[in-house]
Amino acid sequence: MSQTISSAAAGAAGSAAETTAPHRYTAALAADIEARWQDFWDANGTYEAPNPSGDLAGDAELAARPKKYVMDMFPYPSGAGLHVGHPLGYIATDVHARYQRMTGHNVLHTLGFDAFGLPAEQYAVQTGTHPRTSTEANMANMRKQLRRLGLGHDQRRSVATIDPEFYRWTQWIFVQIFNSWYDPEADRARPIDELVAQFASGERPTPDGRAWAELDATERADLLSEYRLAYASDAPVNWAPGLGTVLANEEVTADGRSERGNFPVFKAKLRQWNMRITAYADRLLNDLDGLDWPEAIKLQQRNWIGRSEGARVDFPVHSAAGTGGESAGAEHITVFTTRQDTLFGATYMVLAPEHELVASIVPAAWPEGTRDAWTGGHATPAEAVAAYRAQAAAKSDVERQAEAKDKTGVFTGAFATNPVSGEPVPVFIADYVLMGYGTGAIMAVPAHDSRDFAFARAFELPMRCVVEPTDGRGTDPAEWDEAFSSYEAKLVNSANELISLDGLGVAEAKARITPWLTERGIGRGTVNYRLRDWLFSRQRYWGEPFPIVYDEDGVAHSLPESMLPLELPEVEDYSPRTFDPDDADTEPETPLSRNEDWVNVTLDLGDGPRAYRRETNTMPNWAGSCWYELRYLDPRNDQKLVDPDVERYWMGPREGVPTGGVDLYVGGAEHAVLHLLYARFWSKVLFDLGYISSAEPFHKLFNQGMIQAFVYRDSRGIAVPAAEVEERDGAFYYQGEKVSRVLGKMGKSLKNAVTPDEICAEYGADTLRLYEMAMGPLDVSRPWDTRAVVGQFRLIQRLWRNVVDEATGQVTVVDAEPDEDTLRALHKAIDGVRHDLDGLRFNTAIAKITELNNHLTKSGGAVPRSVAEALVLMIAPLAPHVAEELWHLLGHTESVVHRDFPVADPAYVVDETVTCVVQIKGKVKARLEVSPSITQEELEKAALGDERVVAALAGAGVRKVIVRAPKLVNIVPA
Ligand code: ANZ
Repeated sequence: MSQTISSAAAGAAGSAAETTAPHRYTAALAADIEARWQDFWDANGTYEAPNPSGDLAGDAELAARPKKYVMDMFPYPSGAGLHVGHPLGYIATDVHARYQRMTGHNVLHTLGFDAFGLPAEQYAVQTGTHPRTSTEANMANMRKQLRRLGLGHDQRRSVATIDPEFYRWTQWIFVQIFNSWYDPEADRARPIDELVAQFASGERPTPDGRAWAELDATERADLLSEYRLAYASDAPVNWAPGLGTVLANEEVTADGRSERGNFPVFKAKLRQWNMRITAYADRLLNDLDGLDWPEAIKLQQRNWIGRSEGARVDFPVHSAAGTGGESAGAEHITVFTTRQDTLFGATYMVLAPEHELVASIVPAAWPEGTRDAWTGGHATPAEAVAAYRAQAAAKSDVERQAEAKDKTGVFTGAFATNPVSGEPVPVFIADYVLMGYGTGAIMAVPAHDSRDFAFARAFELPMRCVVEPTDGRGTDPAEWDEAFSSYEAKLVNSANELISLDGLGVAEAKARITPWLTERGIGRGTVNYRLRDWLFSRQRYWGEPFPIVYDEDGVAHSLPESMLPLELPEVEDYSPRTFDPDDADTEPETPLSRNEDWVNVTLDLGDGPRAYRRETNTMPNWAGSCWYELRYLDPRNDQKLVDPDVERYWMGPREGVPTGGVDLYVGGAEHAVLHLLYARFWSKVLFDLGYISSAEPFHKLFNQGMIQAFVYRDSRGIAVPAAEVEERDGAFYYQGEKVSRVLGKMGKSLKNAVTPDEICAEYGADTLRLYEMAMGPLDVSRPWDTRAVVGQFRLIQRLWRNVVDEATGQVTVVDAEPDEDTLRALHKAIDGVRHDLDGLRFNTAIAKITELNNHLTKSGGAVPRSVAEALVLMIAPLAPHVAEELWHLLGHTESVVHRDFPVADPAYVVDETVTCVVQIKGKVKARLEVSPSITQEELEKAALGDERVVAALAGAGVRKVIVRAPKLVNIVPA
């Protein structure tokens, strides 16, 4: 059997053509119905959600209803268009939103485009087509595809991040972030002017104690840069000369090359914009608790933020014994540890190779006590260190952290003193210690840390057991095969004249030693985060220009609101300049920098016309998605980002939701951290500055599964067109040759993409919608099967037949009372479907609707009007076009979209019961009312537990119980 659409359809839509019934629901009729109702909705603004005020205020009755804000993660307008996997989430939110409309809510649902990004830029580089031209064409195509699905979006609210009227506000938010600092005492962002006032009044001293007035402009700018929430700094970044651009860590492979193009990536210090997201680490962590998000996503955010409580401990550095003491440059090395309880077990130290102290502690010659294994075969410590540093620089952080690999490193020639044991500890450099985490220096406790253990074994370093093993291996690490790590065990070998940790548990020992270290000034408790500030600039064309100019002194100034938007200028060449891929000493040259007229400007920023140079980086394509949920609310406001009343109405705090946010946000789990963390961060800044009332953007998050598809490969492993594969006796053939089949992603490159357009043409959008929703629970991935789509088409056909005579087109319903059975079936369905649509369980909702519809089909005869209408209303969120049509045929003149969803009568919802007879030795002793679906076990338990039965047995044991659920239980006493 072939996989093609047309052959699958032949069994369904095709057979319709063979019959002569002129009013049958066929693909052609579906197309007609769907086009008509889509036009009707557009013409009537059916999905327009009124705001409580402002220029989108409309229908006052609707605006007075409780609101629901339902949102999708908006798409990038790809040139490939949509395949059937893309709209899964869009259909789901649409069904849910429609259900909310029918249960009395004012529902905001729309969809925009995240339209800056690399593919359009690369296409521009290759073809010379302006990225705007190709992006707009792609958006138009996707809009058409989405409209065909009958999605109930408020089109007035659709935005694209590339619209100057949109990015004007992206730039405006950047300016607000730039002009703010984080006040740890108030625990919120505040305007930078308030910090300047503190410096000016002397309330806050400057670092070198000079008066603010004495600092020149550059010094002031540099000082404020330490505080601003958006700041430029010479940060070490991933520079790929072969691509001409800086990359995010996520874009660098484990072996230090660019994911795109496989070019070498170097750590280079370049001036880049950063966002001080680290200031928000604790709030981003704590506010997760109140969010209705999947636990897995919350966990990923927690891990990404990576809060560790520990201590910083100072180890005094002393001159290398016996060499004349030339290494006295540094006074101490500060380590970060989460296991300060194991301090007595620290027998050596490690600095990251790049650590700035390294140079100052290296002595001229190897000191006494240096083992051969420590020197790497080099004649002097300086040589050894230089060689090792060069080796480490060539590796990525991921490589350096790889757990399994052999530990490498070299002795610096310096010793420090363990501050509690008083013993000298050699100081190494090794690449398993990273510069970017903690202090870039560790105390190594080889007995209790597996990486330190491996290193100590390789370098013949001493180990000291300070946590007593509970697995019987003894306390001599020389006899161990691995480190002993446990939080449940007790401390040993951990005492000096002043403090003893012996006998304490790990937590107690930490609680004891941290204040002890603090009192003596050799340590302090600290919290460390894995989260880094967010590298925010890109050397690209197709992104938002920074609203920043530099004066002659290189001081950055933000543009005033009146100069926004700062539009992207035209350029000749969209590509960043690339260099010899191996030449690390190059620097990026951005496309915008080549437009000298645009770059060099004279502006009056309040102190008369002066010459400035514009920032020529652009923002990363995360920027627009950090705040788009706010712009949907008030897309045409040209005075404000969003009107505060409008924002409060749609997103503000409410009962049970103290931090506010969108009611439902649906998208893929791949956005667990970056997008969702960045958006949360921007929300918090805007909240702190008083622009919005919601401290969180998305209150409830739901991750939809993926639509998978079979991938067929020939003997060379190359994907062949899935639509042309034939199945014979369980094997698969392409052009006569046997091919293999596995489940994978759907996409053009795997030659298995099915487009919604094809399915809509063969069956209609309502069938596609039903099929995608019926495939399985929304959060589970499911395989696409074109042949199965017809099942949902038949459901609509049967529904149609229950209302319309296929021969005459006449409505066949009757104004009669439904019978008892039908009433039960109806109200049970209503009750279940309500719960399911509310809880995003669309597949089970469809099962219940199907069951009711089948009940009507089986009953034969005309369907009572009240049942037919309820059924049409119930299916309306799922299959809105056919529902509108039937509703109209049933004599209603208004759209079904805002009609009330049916309400179940509880009297018909409760399960019927049956009477079960309980006999002892054949004599009836009790009658029980039980559910018809009761299990044998449940029934036996109920019978034996019944007090009449217990009394009749009078303590006699039971020899045998015969159960015939649900009607009979026969007990044979012992
Ligand atoms: C002594 C110790 C003993 C440690 C022990 C662990 C176990 P988390 O929890 O991920 O924050 N560390 C500190 N800075 C480091 C760096 N820059 N590069 C590599 N490793 C570093 O991990 C904190 C632990 O990781 C710290 O606690 C330190 O080793 C190591 F039985 O100190 B520990």
